[in-house]
Amino acid sequence: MDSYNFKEIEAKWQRYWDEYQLNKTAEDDKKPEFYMLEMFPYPSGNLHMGHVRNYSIGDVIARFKRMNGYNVLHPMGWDAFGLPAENAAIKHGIHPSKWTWDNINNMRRQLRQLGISYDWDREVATCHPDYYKWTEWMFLQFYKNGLAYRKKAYANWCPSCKTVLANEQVVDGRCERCGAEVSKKNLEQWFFRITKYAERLLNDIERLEGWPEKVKIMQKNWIGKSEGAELLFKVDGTDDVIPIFTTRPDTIYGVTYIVLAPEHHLVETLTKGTPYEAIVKEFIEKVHRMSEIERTSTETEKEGIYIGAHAINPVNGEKVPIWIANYVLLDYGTGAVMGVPAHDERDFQFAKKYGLPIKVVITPEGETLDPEKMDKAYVEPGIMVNSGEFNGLKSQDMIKEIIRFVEEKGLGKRKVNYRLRDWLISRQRYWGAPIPIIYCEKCGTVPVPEDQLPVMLPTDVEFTGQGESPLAECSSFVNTTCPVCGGPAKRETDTMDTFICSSWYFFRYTDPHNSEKPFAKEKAAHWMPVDQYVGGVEHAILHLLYSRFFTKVLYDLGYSPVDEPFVNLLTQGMVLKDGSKMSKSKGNVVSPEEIVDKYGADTARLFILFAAPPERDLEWSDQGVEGCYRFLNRVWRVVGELLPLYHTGPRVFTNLSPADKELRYSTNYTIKKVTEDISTRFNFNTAVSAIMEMVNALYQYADLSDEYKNPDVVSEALDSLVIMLAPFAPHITEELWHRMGHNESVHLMKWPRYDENALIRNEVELVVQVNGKVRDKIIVPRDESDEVIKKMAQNTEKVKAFIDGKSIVKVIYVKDKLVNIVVKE
Ligand code: ANZ
Ligand code: ZN
Repeated sequence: MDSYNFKEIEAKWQRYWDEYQLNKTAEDDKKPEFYMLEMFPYPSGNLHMGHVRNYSIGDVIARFKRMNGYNVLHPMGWDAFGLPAENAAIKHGIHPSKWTWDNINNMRRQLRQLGISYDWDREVATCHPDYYKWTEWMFLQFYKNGLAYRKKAYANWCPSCKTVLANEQVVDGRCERCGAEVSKKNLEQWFFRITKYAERLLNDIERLEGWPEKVKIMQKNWIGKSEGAELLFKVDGTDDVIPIFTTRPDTIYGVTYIVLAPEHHLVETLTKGTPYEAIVKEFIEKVHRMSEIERTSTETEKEGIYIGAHAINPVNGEKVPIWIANYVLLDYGTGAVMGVPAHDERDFQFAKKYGLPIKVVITPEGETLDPEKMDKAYVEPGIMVNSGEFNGLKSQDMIKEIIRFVEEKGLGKRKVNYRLRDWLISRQRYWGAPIPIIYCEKCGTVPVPEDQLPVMLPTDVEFTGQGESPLAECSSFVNTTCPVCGGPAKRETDTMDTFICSSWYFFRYTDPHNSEKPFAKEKAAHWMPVDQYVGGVEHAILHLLYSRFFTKVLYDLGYSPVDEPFVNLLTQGMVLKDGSKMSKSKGNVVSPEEIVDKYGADTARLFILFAAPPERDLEWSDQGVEGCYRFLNRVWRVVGELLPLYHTGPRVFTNLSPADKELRYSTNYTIKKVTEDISTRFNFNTAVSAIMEMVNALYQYADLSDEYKNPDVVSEALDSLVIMLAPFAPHITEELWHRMGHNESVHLMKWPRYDENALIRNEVELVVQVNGKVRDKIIVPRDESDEVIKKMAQNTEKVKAFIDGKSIVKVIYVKDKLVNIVVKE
C-alpha cells in the first residue's frame, strides 16, 4: 500500500463529510437523543491546545454515542461579545465587528481542520443581531417579571481617561492603559435578581449527580448560605437603627464596638457637621482605592476609624462606639458588624490594634479566660459567662435562646444570609448586547416593545477609550422617541455582561434559525437538558451558575421544559508545557495549527486524548506526539498488509488454530475494554492504549505465513480496529474503511460488540526449552497441573530427540510461558 498521506486524506474526507452532510442533525423520534456540548469559545483569534482538548473530548463522546445508536446533537458557536474586540478597536482602529468576524472565520477554519463532527448549520454567534435580538428579549422577560432592576452601584473610574474600567482593566489599583490611580464612580446600573433564586440554586445542586464534587462545592460556597440573626442596634441620641447580621448571636453580650462599611448610608448622616466629617471622608477615599479582594484578603491590614457616635446593645443597653473599617463590605449582610474581639480572630486583632476592650462571654467548660492574657480569640463553643440571665448555658443552646429572646422583644430576628449578590449586568461598553430600555421624561423607564427588537448596535461609533462609553457618545443612538408617548427620549447606553449571552446559548442550538422566538419549547424539550457538557474548570462558578439561573427563570416563565440545563459535567484539565500552563505570557505555547500541519489532525487528537485522563492536567510532549504519529503509521501498514485477506461476508469461527484464537481473544478483549473505558469513565487514554496493544497482536498475527491466516478472524479484527479508532482518529479510519471495500462512512457504523466465547482462553501455548534452547511449542489446558504439564513437555517428538538417553537434572515450569528441561550427558 502507499504511505500514509494525512494531508490528502484529511482534506478529502472533510470535503466528503460536508458534501454528504454527515454531521447534520434533525429531531428523530426513532432514536434516543443525546445532546453533547462543549463550552463555546471566545473568538480571540486562534485555537489553542486547551480548545483542541475540549473539542476532541467532546467529539469522541459524540461519535461514540452515534455509533451506539443515539441521535446526537453536537453544535458549535461563538461567545463573541466582549472587551478584547473593543481594545483592538482602540489600539489598532479595527472595528470590533470586523475584528470579531475575522477571528471567527479563522477559528472555524481551524476547527474544521480538526475534523470535529459539528452540525455547522446550527452555528450561533452571540454578536449576530439574530442572536442578540433574543438576548435583549431575555432581558425584557426578566424586567417584566421583576427580575431586572436598576440601582446605584460603584464602577471603576479612570479620572485621566475619563472612562469606566472593567475589573480586568484595573491592575494593582491603576488604569491598565494610562497608569493613573483608579477611583470609584457611583452610577445607576442594571441588576438581575439572582438572589431570589439563591435557595433553589443551592438545593438543586443535590440533583446534579453527574457533576464533579469539587464543582458542586465551589457553587455551594459561592452561594454561601449562613444562618444566624439580624440584631437591631439603636444609635445613641437619634432614631436611627442599625440592623446587624451575625452568625454568632450567642456572643451578643461580648460586643464592645460596632463597625459600619465606609459606604453605609448612616456614615454621612452621623458625621455631617461634626469634627469627624473631614477625617472620615479622607478615610473613605483611601478605602475606595482598594479592590474588594484586597479589602477582604486576610493579608490586608485591617484599618478603621471611630466616627464619633455610639450604638446601644439591644440586650443589655450598653453603649459601644461606632467605627468604620476597610474590611466591612457594604453589600454583605447589612453592611454592619458587631465587634466581638474575645471570640472572633479578626475582631481580636482589630481591638488590639486600636485599644478597644475585650469582653469574654464564652469559656471552655470548667475554665476561665482572662482577656488580658489572651493572645488570640477563643472561637470554640463553650459555656456562657458575663451574659446576664443566660450565664451557664452551653453556647450552642444560647444561639436558640437568644434568638427567641430578641424575637419576643422585637430586638431582632432569625436570619438567613447569602454571600451571593444580585448580578450586576450593566457594562459601560460598546461591544455587547444593548439593554433594550428607553428613558422618557414623561413616561419614565420604558421597555422597548418586543416587536421593535433588536435594538441594533450602531456602526458609526468612535473608539477613543475616553468618555463614559462609546454608545453614550453616539447621539444618533442615544436620542430616540418614546414608544409610549412618542416624545423625545433617550436610550440606555449600557450593554449587557457577556455572561448573559452565554447563559442561554444551549437553548438556541436546539432551534437556531427560529425568527419568531428564541427557541421553540418542543425543540428544546426534544434535546434538553444537555446530556454531557465539557469545559474548563475556570467556568465552574459564574458561567454554570448563571446558566442554571437562566434555565430556572425560563422554566418558571414557561419557556423552558427543564429547570436544570446540564445533567453531566466534565471539567477537563489544563494543557501544560514544561510543568506550567501553556500561555502567551510564558512563551511556551505550541500552536495546534503547527501540529496539524506537521502530523495531521488525527495525530493531534489522538495524542491529546492518549496523554492523560480528561480531568487531569496534560503535559505536552513532542515525543508523545511523535509516538502517536508512528502508531497511526503502524495501523496504516498492518491494515494494508492484511487487506488481501479481508472480506465483508459472514464469519465462521470453527477449527481455529491457537494463533487464531489469540487474535480473536485480543480483538474481543479490546472491544470490551475500550467500550467500558469510554462509557463508564471517559478513560480515553486507557482505551487508546488497549487499541495499541491490539495492533501489536495484529502484527504478530501478520507475521505468520499466509496459509496459517484465517480470513474470518482477520476480517473481524480489522472491522473492530478501524471502527473503534474512528472516534479518535476520524480521517485515517475513514480512508482505511473505504479501502476495505465499504461505500458507507465508518462513522455511520455500529459500535462493535464483543463475543464472550472469544474471551474464554482455556488453552495456552508454552515454549519448551532444552538446556535453555527453544526446541518446541506445546498447547496445554490452562488449568492443568504443573506435574502433567512437565510430563507433556518431555513427550513431544522434537523434544524427545534432544533428551533421549540423557539424564534429566530438573524441569522448570514458568506458568503460562515455558518449560525448560535441564539435562546432563
Ligand atoms: C459577630 C461575630 C462574633 C461574628 C463572632 C463572627 C464571630 P459568614 O459565616 O461568612 O456569613 N460580617 C457580617 N457582615 C459583614 C460585612 N458586611 N463585612 C464583613 N464582615 C461581616 O460570616 C458572618 C459573620 O461575618 C458575621 O458574624 C459578622 O461577624 C461578619 F464570634 O458577627 B459575626
Ligand atoms: Zn414617554
